[in-house]
Order: sequence, then structure tokens, then C-alpha cells
Amino acid sequence: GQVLPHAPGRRRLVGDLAGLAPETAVQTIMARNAASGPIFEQRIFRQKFVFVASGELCAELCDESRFEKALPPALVALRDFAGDGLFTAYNDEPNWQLAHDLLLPAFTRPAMQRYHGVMLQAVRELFEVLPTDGRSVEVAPLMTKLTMETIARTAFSHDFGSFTRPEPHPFVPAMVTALETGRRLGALSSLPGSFLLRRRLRRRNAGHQAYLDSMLDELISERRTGGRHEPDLLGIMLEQAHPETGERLSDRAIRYQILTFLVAGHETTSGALSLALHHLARHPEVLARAQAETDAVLGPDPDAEPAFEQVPRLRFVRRVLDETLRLWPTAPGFARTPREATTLAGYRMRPGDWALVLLPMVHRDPDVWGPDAEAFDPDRFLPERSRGRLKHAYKPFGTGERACIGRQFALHEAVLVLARILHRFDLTGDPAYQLRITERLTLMPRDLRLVLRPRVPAP
Ligand code: MNH
Repeated sequence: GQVLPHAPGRRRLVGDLAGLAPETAVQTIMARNAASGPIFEQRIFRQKFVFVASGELCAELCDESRFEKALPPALVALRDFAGDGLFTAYNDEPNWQLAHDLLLPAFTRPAMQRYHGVMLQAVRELFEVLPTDGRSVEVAPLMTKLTMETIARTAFSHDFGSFTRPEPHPFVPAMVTALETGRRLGALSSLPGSFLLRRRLRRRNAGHQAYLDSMLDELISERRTGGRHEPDLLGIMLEQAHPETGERLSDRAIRYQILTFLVAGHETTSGALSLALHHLARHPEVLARAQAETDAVLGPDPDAEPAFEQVPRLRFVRRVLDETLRLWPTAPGFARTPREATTLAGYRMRPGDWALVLLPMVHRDPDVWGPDAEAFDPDRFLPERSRGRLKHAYKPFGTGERACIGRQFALHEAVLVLARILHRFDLTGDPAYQLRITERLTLMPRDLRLVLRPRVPAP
């Protein structure tokens, strides 16, 4: 087949595997291929990965008339866990359309108004556990507790008690292990002769998976028979039939969706919040502007909570978030496959082939963002500076029909949480800290510690 540009150092058997640690794979591929151009390949054993790194090719792949979502090996492996749930369903699986149509109303404005209170409550619980004596806190685990509680309570009215228990709820480590197993299986899928290894991994994970399944199945059957009505995602899936076809999701399909929402709905938002706090601590002038905005919208009382309608008025906080997701989009990529045979930058693609949009590279393309593309500057997202910029070159939530269904949810939650934190606290980090990113399915700052000090009220 055709060979695309790739970084030097390829070996005959393992391809470009050498030096690719799983927890930094995206960053290593970025660094190695800084000079490979807008499209390049990496080979791991026999599996070829095609990456797109420019805004222009990203925009081309986002053309829904020519391309659609593909499931790369990492997502295929996740199907052990989340089956044909929204995120891991193939485009033509009937449960995708059914679940999409049933759940879309759960992400409209009136539904979001119901979640607003849940989000505020999670922040209150966070504030209860934050030290106020100048000790530093590790940011990412706290943000993960917060987003986990929010999604569990909105998706199925379940309280994991993350902020009150000494140990995490057993569901959480079981989920982490199941996901990690999925990732390892995905990584091994192209390794010849790894069958036994994969079987051993599956077997070791079986207990965790069984625990997750039984807990959710119990919850689902309790809700079915108990007559309790909740306006959460679970309630919608249990009680509603498709308005046109009358179809319903089976209990197993509902379990897949709940697992999907728990996974898709918390790590990405948690990483975004943590990274935003890092940038704010690094850029005191940006922090001051964001705080001034929260003061203007919320007033002087540090306990003031935003009303639902006030959240979209926090425009600068939103731009901080947009810029955070530009530099480190916490879901670092998505895959696209052609609907019919075509070419991409001269590279021939047939249905079944796929290319990965490598978002952290696409989002730093100097042809789109200018020579200072690496710099943190929220004002890039001012309307007057966005005009004329290439469309479809900023895609932190994916694209088209299979784009993120939780986008509004995530943005509302993240702006609300950031605003509450900034309104109440000053942030300081260790000046010697170098941002390091850990990769799982998502990106997360590693060992990020900040001191949150209550702000001194203006005289
Ligand atoms: Mn989310 C799909 C990014 C928050 C639920 N999400 C996607 C995709 C990206 C993405 C990218 C497309 C993946 C692909 O094409 O293969 N999501 C994010 C980011 C955040 C986020 C960066 C936070 C920041 N996502 C959320 C939240 C929820 C959620 C919050 C749930 C409440 N996301 C989903 C679901 C899908 C998805 C469900 C799959 C949608 C579909 O294919 O129908």
C-alpha cells in the first residue's frame, strides 16, 4: 500500500512502537511527527494508524457528505464494556438511532435547567472538603470526584458519596479497571500471538465487569418494579418509547448507555476543569479578568450561586474554557472513514479505512491560529477575532451526527464550576511545576497541585 510520511526510526517488526508509552502516546506521536506534515502514519506491528494534523484536512474529514465516524481499535475494545452504547455504536446499529432520539430531549435547555441544581450541589460538597489554611491540593482527583457525582446524579439519581466517604465507592475503581483492561486489549489487538495474553486480561477483569453489571442491572430492575419516577436519563430510557417507531431500549442496552454516560460524562470535563485551573494559575492577568467577570455577574457575596440564566453571561470564563480545550482537548481525537472511495491529500481511502484527527496538533495549526498558536490566549475566541477563521478546524466535541451529545451539559457544568471557584478563591501554583499530561482515554494534568486561598473582599 501507500506509505505516508512518518517519523524516522521505524523498525521492521514493531514499526513505530519503540518508545511509545501508553500514558504519553499522543504526546510522543505529536513530538516525533512535528515535521511530518499535515498527514502522516504510525505503524504498530501490522496495524497502520493514519493521523491528520492540519486544520484544513480536519475540515475535509468533517465533511459529512464524504466521511463518517469510524471506530478505531481503542473504541472497538471499549465495546466489551459499553457494547452498542451511544459512544461505541457503529453508525448503522439500530440502538444508536433509538438511543440518540430518546436521549436528545435530555440535553435540551429545559432539561439542563434541572441539572443546574445538581451541579451547584456538587460544588458545595467540593467546597466542604477544600482546605482553607494554605495547604495545596491535588486538583485532578478533586475535579474527577465532582464531575463523577454530577453525572451519576443526573444520569441515574445515584449518589456515590465521593466527597464524604474515606474511600471511593467500589463502583469507581471497578470502572477504572474495566476501562484500563479495554485499553490494554485495544493496544494488544495488533500484536501477533497475543491471544493468550488477551484472554488472561479479560479473565482478570471479569470480576470487576460482573460487579458493574450486577449493580446497574439491580438498579434498573428496582426502578422498573419500584414505581419511582425520576426525570433522569435512566427514567427517560425506561419510560419512553420512540415517538415514531414505538421501539424501546432493552435493559441490557440501558445498562450500556448508563456505563457510557458515566465514562464519557466525567473524565473529559474533569480534565478540562483541571487544565483550565492550571492555565489560570499561570496567567494572573487572565485570572484577574475572570474573577472580575464573576464579581460583575454574581456580586460581592462569595457564597453567591449563579442562576441558570447567569451561566451563559460568564463569557470570559467560557473563553478560558474554549482556549483550554484548544491547547489540550481532553478527548484528543476522533476517527473518520470515507463513505465511498476517495482521496485525502492524495492518499487513497476506501470505506473501512480510517484516519484519526489528532486534535492537539490540528488546534495548534499556525495556518489557522497564527504564529502564536502555542500561547494561551482566551481572547482568540472573541467573536471579532473568530470571524473568517477556517470553520471545522476547532473540534473538541467531535463532529456531525456523532458529535458529543453532552456538549452543552459539559460547558454549562464547567463554566459554572470555574466561576464558583474563581469567585471565591485566588489560585497559586508551584512556579517550578511543568505541565505534564497523563493519557488514558482522555488527557489529565499529572501531579498538578494548587493552593486555593479565599479572596480578600474588596474594601
Ligand atoms: Mn462527549 C462523544 C468530547 C463531555 C457524552 N464527546 C464525544 C466525542 C467527543 C467528545 C470528541 C466524539 C467522539 C467520536 O467521534 O468518536 N465530551 C467531549 C469533551 C467533553 C465531553 C471534550 C467535556 C469537556 N460527553 C461529555 C459529557 C457527556 C458526554 C458531559 C454526557 C453527559 N460524548 C458523550 C456521548 C458521546 C460523546 C454519549 C457519543 C455521541 C454519539 O456518538 O452519539
